[in-house]
Amino acid sequence: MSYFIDAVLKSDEKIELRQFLHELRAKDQRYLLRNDIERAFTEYCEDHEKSEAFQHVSNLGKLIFYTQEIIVEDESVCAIVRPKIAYQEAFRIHEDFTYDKMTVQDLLDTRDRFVDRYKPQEGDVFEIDFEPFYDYSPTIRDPKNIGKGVQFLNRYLSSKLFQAPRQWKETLFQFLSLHSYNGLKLMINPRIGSWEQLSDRVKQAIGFVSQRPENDPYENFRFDLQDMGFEPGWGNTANRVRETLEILDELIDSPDDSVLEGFLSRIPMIFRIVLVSVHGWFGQEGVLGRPDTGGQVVYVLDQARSLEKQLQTELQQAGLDVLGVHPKVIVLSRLIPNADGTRCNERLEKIWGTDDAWILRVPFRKFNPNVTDNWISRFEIWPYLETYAIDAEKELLVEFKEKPDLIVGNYSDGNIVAFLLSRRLNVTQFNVAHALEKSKYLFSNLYWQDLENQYHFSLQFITDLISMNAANCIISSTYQEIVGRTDSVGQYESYHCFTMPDLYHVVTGIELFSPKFNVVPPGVNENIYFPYTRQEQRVPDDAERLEELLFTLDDPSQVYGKLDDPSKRPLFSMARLDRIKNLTGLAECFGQSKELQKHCNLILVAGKLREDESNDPEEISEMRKLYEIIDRYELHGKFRWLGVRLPKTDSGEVYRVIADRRGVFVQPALFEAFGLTILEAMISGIPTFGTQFGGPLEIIQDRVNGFYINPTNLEETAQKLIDFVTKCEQNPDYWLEISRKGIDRVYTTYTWKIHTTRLLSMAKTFGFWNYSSKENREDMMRYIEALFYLIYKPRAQALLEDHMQR
Ligand code: UDP
Ligand code: LCN
Repeated sequence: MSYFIDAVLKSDEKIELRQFLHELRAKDQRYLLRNDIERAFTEYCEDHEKSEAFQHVSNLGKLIFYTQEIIVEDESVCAIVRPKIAYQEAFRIHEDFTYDKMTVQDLLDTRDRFVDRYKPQEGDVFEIDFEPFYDYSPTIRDPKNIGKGVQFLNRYLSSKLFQAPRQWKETLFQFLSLHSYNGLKLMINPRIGSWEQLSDRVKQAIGFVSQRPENDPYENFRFDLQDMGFEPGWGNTANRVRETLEILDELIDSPDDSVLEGFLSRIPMIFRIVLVSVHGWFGQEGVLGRPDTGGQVVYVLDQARSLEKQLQTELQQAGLDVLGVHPKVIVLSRLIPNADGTRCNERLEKIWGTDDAWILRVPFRKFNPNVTDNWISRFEIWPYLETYAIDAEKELLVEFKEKPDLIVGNYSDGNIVAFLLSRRLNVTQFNVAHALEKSKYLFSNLYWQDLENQYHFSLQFITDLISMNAANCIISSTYQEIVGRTDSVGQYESYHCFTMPDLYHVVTGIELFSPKFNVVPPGVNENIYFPYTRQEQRVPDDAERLEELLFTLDDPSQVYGKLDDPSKRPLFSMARLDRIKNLTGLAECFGQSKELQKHCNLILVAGKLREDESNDPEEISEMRKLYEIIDRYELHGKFRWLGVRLPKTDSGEVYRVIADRRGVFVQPALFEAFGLTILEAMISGIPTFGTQFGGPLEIIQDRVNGFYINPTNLEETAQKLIDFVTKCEQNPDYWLEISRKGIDRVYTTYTWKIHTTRLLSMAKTFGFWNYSSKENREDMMRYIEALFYLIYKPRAQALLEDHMQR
């Protein structure tokens, strides 16, 4: 990138750069992020009547495009440039237009100086650097392949098999000898004493099973195989056993990545899974829309069901179901004694539609019951998690009788509990972030001290660093969650290098090129969310009842607002009343556009209607804003706000009723990590307008199966909606076309079946990798423990002391 800086500074364009920086200096803003930089440069180009070409393709235009941050200092300007994905450099441009490349330390000091927290006279600040610990593991080279970690790892492992065959075959042999289920030995027994012997026996066993009828059940020849050294787990029929043995035979003779993946995915090594989801109200009914309770609960419950089903299929194909081997999935959540009408005070709850999947709720220790008997905001949960993990371990062992085979954490709190449990139990740890708060709240690290009272980011960010580095595998829903796009930084990428002034500097927070990163998007529950056209699956009475609720029911306890003309096309949205969800922004956009109001009504499903029903400050403030907007823009007659918590089946039918009316779904979040409502709306057949900030960018293909909106640009958003609805009025087939393409998009790309098949296959590869490279991780794990005990724990203790006073 110094190329562009050089090109600008060595040409006449430096005059424009000087002018531009001069004008920036004249403004108040001293720290500009990408949006601000883009806006300022567009203004500059307009004011100076610069051509389109200058704005976009001149060297200066390109330099500006790649610049993520500008810090204006007294005698210089610091520019942080990101010329390619997952890579950034910082430059200090001096008044005489010479420049220096800045070191990471210099950059972090500069940021500290900006907030007046640079105190070199008091000594250096603590630096966190994970880079040396990643030397042990292979890394991906091409940023395009970030997020395809398991494919890479399989390639790497199979090449090891080629390069050092004896050692790796020995490792695989030892690994195969490990497996058992409740004392039942699986795969191979001590009759096979070495790798060489295994190789011979595999060929012998292939010969044996090939003689048998293809569908001959495993039980008929179990003991013959046992004599040869093979225990259950190879297959349920002669054919399946032969196939698995042949894959192993190929792996011995000519290993490649797909053979290795195929073989590992057939080894039955996962029977018991824990999904950790601690915060919020974790339940199966009456919880969605409450504070901290949204997509994560939906995701985890659907995933639990789907994992059980997939494991059942795999164990059946491995021939183990008939031997009494069956999977068990436990969602580990928090027991809340004052459960406010939910079932969150029940220790154990069966997950509907499963044979052996449960929600296990473990309470926080009592400490101050005024706090711990109640819901606790996800921003305040930190003091309770270590003791929670200790208690949860005991409860899990009671339920499973053995230790689990895989622990998947969810969100920062669930991930740190997953780390603590995995460390104690020596089990593979997977993480799912759902949303990393650092990206949601701009400058949340730089101004952490000002935000600490409400958000406690000092705890959350160290938690994230600990658990993302400790995890064997990180499941992300999109590629951009990891490393963003050419013009935006990814959520994980934002942890690569940052400052927490006065607390620590992160020099390298995470290795983005590590194979631990894997993109595995979630799906939707297809029994609940399905296209509006499937009349045979729909219940007419439900549709009628919900139609009334959405458009006409006059019940102030549930609905605010009456429609003058309920037949107008509905613009629909559903979300928690969080500031980031920005339903108020959508209301404002609708309020400002008389034209949009001519064509449409706005209908929102958003948790609650009355302040006295809430104890969440953000929710209360959003309610106030919504009422104020309705009054300010005189939206009475055009607007309905449903303050209801819909049962899951109703929420599916609500989307379909909106689709029956040829409605439009709008997701206006200021930032949306993924956005399950987008999948739900699309699969139901509603043309969907999704925020361009976050995951929806990857779900929707703009103008093909949905549309992007910039929710901070109200006028443009309203215009996009007007253009769409007028086009549909002129040509109703257009609505049908987008609707159909949205449905296709979800069915081809976002299903739980795809998700869990990949997740289990990955769990096996990472299980094997974890086993074969364990000793190499120990140094990093010790460093991580040091961060936990020296930073996390004292801060959590201080927060606990605060809670004790409440
Ligand atoms: N949801 C709901 N009622 C509400 C708000 C949300 O049932 O009042 C559901 C919605 O259908 C979706 C989930 O909660 O399944 C929200 O997930 P999403 O990923 O869109 O956002 P999150 O709330 O996780 O940020
Ligand atoms: C949390 C979020 O904020 C959403 O964007 C996701 O869709 C949800 O979790 C499920 O991962």
